[in-house]
Amino acid sequence: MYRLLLCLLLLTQLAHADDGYRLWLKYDLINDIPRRTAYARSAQFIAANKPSPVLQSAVTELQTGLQGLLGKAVPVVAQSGSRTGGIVLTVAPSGADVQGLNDEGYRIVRRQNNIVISAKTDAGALYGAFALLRHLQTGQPIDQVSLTSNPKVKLRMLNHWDNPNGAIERGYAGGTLWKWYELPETVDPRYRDYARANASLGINGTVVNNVNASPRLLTGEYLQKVAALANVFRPYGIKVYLSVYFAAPKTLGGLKTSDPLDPQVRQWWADKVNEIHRYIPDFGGFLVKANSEGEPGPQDYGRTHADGANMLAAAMKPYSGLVIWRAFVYKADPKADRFKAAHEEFTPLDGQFDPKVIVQVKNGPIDFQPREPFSPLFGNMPKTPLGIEFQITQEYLGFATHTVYEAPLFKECLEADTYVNGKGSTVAKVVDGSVHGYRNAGPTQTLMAGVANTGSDRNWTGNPLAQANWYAFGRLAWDHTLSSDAIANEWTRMTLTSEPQAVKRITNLLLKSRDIYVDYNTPLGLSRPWTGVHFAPEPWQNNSSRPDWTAVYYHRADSVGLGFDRTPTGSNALAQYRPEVRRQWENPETCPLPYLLWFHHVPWTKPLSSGRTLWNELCTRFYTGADSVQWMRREWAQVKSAVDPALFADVSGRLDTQYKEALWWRDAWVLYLQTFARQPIPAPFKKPDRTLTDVKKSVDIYLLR
Ligand code: GCV
Repeated sequence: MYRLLLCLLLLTQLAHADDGYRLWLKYDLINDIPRRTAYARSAQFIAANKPSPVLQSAVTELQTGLQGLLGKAVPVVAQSGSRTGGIVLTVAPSGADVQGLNDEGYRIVRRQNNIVISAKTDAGALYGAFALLRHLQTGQPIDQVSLTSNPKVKLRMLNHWDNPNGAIERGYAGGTLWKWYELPETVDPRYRDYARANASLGINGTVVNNVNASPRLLTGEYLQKVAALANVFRPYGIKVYLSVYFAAPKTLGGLKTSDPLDPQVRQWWADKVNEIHRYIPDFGGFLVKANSEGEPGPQDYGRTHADGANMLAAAMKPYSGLVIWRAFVYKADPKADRFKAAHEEFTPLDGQFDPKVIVQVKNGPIDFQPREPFSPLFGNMPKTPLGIEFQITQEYLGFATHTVYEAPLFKECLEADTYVNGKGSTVAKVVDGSVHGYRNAGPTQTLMAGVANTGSDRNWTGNPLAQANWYAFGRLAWDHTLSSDAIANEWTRMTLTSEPQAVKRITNLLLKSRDIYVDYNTPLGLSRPWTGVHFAPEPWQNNSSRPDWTAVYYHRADSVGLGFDRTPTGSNALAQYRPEVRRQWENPETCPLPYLLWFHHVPWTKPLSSGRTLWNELCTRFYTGADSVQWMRREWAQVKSAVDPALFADVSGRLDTQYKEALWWRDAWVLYLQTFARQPIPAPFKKPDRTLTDVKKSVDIYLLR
């Protein structure tokens, strides 16, 4: 008997061994018996008032979730009738239950001893079902449950930079999830789990291929594969979008040109859009990277971005699909400031885009740096719906090795005030349409996109803690007012542990991780979009086909000081911001320290508001940043007994590597900058054990193919 019990215990543990695959949708049995009993009393059946694929997903998810949490099967009935003590899903376009809800919102209330999830659409009901499960997973009381939530942004989307050959550009968690060579005949069950995870956050769109797009995706062969994915995603309220190669009419269609004003080219796209819709009737639309980093675009024919986007919009006219046109552009002009490029190219086009076009703008003006000021495009194109693009994958944030929780980075941008319509015109309010009321420009289309950090690794994101970034992006795309703290806490409880001390520690570690990273990597407004790999420290790099692909272009270290002068004495990029923002940032005394070197060339000996000179402050940040990784390791060690052993070991190993690499970054920067500053490392910090030559050698080796 005793042996049998032991075996059963072991089996239960094995069944729940945490390889990270289940993400935050774990639905483990609730051990707290009074709570489990209370939940079970309220979940004796699930009733749904109409059959539809999306509603069926809601029901199936509730069944799966409740079975796991309560340890028993919950029956599904078509009508609740006079029964009470169950969960009732109701979808109705109007009525008291759905008052104040938008199309995808939900309301959960307790009525006549039932828990009623109401929504105007099936998708709303699906999001409500996930919200209820989240409520239970995080241990909230069920008796007086009352939740109402509306998404603030209409299009909440992942962008996959996945190539047809299976590799992911800037992907650090294995290869692509899409098994192109097996599709459409073989449909990996994982696609459904991907859709479930996204739907649980409210993500309702996915661009399945890289913005550096292969024309292959537009062939009939590949459209069938994409259609197979769309079929899996549809019952989860997720639409499929494609990145397109602007020169496809030439490459695929055999035309002489891809000029957007050429009638044959326009016809080619119209035909292609028709063909796509034969495979995918609810196709979401196109995402386009044009005339950027060597990609073809309308400027190749003397046309504008608006000409290019509007041509695709015209092709899309008979359908509901959209054209999402990226504003990530910069030219190889040695005299130009890359910071200014997108604003310079796009603001003159404001008002010229078709209502079907959304312009997608990266959060910062350069390229997903560990810390960037918000892009000055936000607020400055009042007649054009602007979507925001964040990067979830950690291109500049230490790949999948370094633990960097990104919600504070996303929030910092979303909460930044553009002042475009007076105080309080935050980036979030520009993006959610409330500042400019994008309705005037056409259909209300508001967009938040995140470059995905998923891959074929069993745990989806490589670093198990990086799942929190996918989660945080989705939650903020739904509701940008949620706090980083609340999201981290919620994710930890759903994913790692419910032990209160451990939850507190992990949440705190996550919250501090981004500032720690910035301190040892790019403190005080340094940036590092140099070299191809975006991982190794190489601040000395000064040799490339174009100046803005060198390190020295960005930091501008010299014998006087450090930083890029973007005031009127320099590139004057600050003129692209509203006076309220400009005034604060233009003055080195009032410019916040985190942005200082983005805008000023600061003398090494200048005392900063911290009381230290620039050089001493830099050293302090580099050293304390690296030391703080030791703190992260200690904190993580404290949660050992509260988390799964394999996951614990995995994260521990990554933190060890992170510490090693934080020292690498610190030493590279400090030793290199010291050759300009010509000052000693201030006490109490000790000079690095290695020399600059040693570091350079190690970087050269790292960069060897
Ligand atoms: C998909 C950066 C990245 C590129 C990426 C590009 C973009 O330059 O390094 O890999 O290309 O941004 O966003 O288009």
